Amino acid sequence: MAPEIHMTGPVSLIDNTKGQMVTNPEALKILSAITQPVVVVAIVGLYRTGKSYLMNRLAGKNEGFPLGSTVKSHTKGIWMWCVPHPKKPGHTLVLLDTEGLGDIQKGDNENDSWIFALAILLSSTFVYNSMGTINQQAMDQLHYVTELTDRIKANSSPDNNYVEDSADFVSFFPAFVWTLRDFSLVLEIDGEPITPDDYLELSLKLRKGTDEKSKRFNDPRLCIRKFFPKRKCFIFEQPAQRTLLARLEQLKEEDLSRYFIEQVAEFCSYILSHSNVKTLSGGITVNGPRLESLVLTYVSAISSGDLPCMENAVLALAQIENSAAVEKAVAHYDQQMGQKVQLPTETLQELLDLHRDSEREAIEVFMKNSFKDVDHKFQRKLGAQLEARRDDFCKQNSKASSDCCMALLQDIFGPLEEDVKQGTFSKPGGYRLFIQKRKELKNKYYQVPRKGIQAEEVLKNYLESKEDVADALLQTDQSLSEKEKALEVERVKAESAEAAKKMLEEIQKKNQQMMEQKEKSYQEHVKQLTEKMESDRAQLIAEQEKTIDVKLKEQERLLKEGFELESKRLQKEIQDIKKRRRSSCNIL
Ligand SMILES: Nc1nc2c(ncn2[C@@H]2O[C@H](COP(=O)(O)OP(=O)(O)OP(=O)(O)O)[C@@H](O)[C@H]2O)c(=O)[nH]1
Ligand SMILES: [Mg+2]
Repeated sequence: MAPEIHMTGPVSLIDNTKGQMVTNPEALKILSAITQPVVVVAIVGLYRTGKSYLMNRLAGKNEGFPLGSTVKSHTKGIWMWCVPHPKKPGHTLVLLDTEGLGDIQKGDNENDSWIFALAILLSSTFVYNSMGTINQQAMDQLHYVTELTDRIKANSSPDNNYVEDSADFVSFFPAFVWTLRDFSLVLEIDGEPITPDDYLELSLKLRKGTDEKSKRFNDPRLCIRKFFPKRKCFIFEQPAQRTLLARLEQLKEEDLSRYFIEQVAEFCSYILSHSNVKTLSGGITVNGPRLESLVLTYVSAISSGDLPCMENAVLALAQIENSAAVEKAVAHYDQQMGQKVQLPTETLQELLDLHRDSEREAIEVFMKNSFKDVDHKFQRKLGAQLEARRDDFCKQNSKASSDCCMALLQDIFGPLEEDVKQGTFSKPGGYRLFIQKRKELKNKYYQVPRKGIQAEEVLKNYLESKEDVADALLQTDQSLSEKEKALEVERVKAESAEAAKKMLEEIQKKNQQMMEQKEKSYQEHVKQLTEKMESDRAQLIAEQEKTIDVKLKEQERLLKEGFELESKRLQKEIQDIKKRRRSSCNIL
């Protein structure tokens, strides 16, 4: 078992018993600790139809989600049970058991619609559970599907029309599984056996006609076909004798119908091996914290009277994760620099090279951990932070160099200063001696390695500060004529002008290097951003290809069934997707 915190039992995820939808902090905490990708299976259906029982079987248990044995609806809101995925190591299976729909006593259609919409939004496999056969009543109960376009938004842009919007749904909708309980018909047509899937497809066939009755017949079927291109059906016979049904979970295997046991096993095996990891637009795989964020965003939208919007949920997620990606990238930079840089560096370029390597890696870390960075807001933040750190390193480097050089000067020139004080050079010929000695010491200073970038400046400042000492020695040296003294003053002046020029050149060179580094940083950001945008675009195209493919198949099927109008409508959706792709190509 993975080192994840897995719950021992189900907890309420979203509670609605107090008239408003609220998330349960305990459940959110559990989610926040699941770092593995999650496969989310949700079950929805009329109340009292054995949903909780079936979910317990998916968890491999007889008991878990509490069942009710009376006619009163039992499960409230949405319950969650996280277990290690029995067939996918490294994955967590999140089971969502929902409140039964259509309880007349409760009579709250609004609440039912939200439960239905949330189950769709949060799951990667959506199980619709109903009793008996697929008849018109069962279809009518699926009216929530036809309402989905009024309940969910794919994009946040206000100018989105519904057709376009619903065209986007498909890519991120869960796979659809219809479970039929207490199914008592023989699956046969004209004496030929058919599969439950054939039965489902037959039930989804449209009826010719434009009258109100045909519309009522066709609408839910069209919606299911449109929203859920991936469909599957399972039938279950009555699990046990009528008198035993009320305490099903306590029954022994031998008291259950053999077929029912087989059917449950087949269902569980299919769900566990075919349910995908929950994925969001942009190929973002959902883990516990991401699911937590989705729950929070959707529930908060619903409770504030807005429509839950898939794009907004992804953007909210991006805000959290991109912010963390910046921190992670900066931490990586700090760690790399901490490891590689030894201040002071011999040259500015040496420091800038180390900065550039660490910066490149930091941007890579950011790119790997970020997505949907609208207007490159977080990348800019990262850029600014890395720049500030670079400047800080430069400052520290200067200071370390200055400190080191000053200490070195003290060491090297200290004895000379002492000699001056002692009057060693205050004698005829002393000045020349002093200059000679100073020259030797300067050479000694130059020979010491790793003084850093301030070596020249610190030396120059030191010599300047001692110029009056040298001048006094010159002026008092009686071995020199006035003319010689005047010449020497000129020479010193020229020497210091030369040093100042050299200094200036060095500063200019440093500035130039800094400018070049800034340009290189910018180019690195652009390069990595372009690469990411290209791969994002490839991902988008792949997603769209999948959507188009699915729609094309459905369109062909409609045409074959003789529904030209519906087929044309789908054709238009396909064209719209292609059109939008072209316009998105232009932006890049
Ligand atoms: N007839 C029949 N009864 C079942 C089946 N599965 C479970 N039950 C029984 O039906 C009753 C309700 O089961 P639950 O699993 O609580 O049903 P539910 O759909 O979760 O109910 P709500 O939470 O109220 O919507 C329990 O007594 C179960 O033992 C089934 O396949 N057929
Ligand atoms: Mg239940």
